[in-house]
Amino acid sequence: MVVGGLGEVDQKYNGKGIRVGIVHARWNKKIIDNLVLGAKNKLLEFGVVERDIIIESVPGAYELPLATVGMFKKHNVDVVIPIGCLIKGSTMHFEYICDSVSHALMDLQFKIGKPVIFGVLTCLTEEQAEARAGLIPGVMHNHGEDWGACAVEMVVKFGGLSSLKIS
Ligand code: RBF
Repeated sequence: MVVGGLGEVDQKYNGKGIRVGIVHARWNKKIIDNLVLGAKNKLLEFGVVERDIIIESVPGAYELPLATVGMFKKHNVDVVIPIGCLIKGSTMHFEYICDSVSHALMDLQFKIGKPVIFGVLTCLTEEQAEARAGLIPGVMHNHGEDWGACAVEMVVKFGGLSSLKIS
């Protein structure tokens, strides 16, 4: 049974000419590697050229918001996919990092006027994360693919808003 997520991406867009930044955390590497691969493969499938996909890494998910700003500034990209995987432990770290990172990434979109994709898994167990990275066959697909498709769609539909002043 396949549950959750878009599964088959429901709409297709032409990503040729779009520059995409992927910045990923290094915590939970096996999961991250597959999410990044899924995002990259979907970008290529949608016509984004390999040299227009810029990939950098940071230590953990907490570093993703600032690194996302860095990707826009350093690499002149149209969209950033920050990718991280938070797995609940026995302390309150999980809650604080999930909360601050998700809010910071959302706020950035309004400050920068360019799309930031929410590529952060917030899981209660490692198994949940593996399933969402497509590492457990037949359970779920790789959510990184959805994030790649989402990045292209958001640039095609809502890219180039950065010069608008929103009061
Ligand atoms: N970073 C992640 O990307 N995923 C995690 O599951 C994660 N868990 C953490 C748990 C603890 C107790 C600590 C101290 C850090 C954790 N981090 C995790 C790292 C965090 O995002 C960040 O890189 C560091 O706190 C340095 O700012």
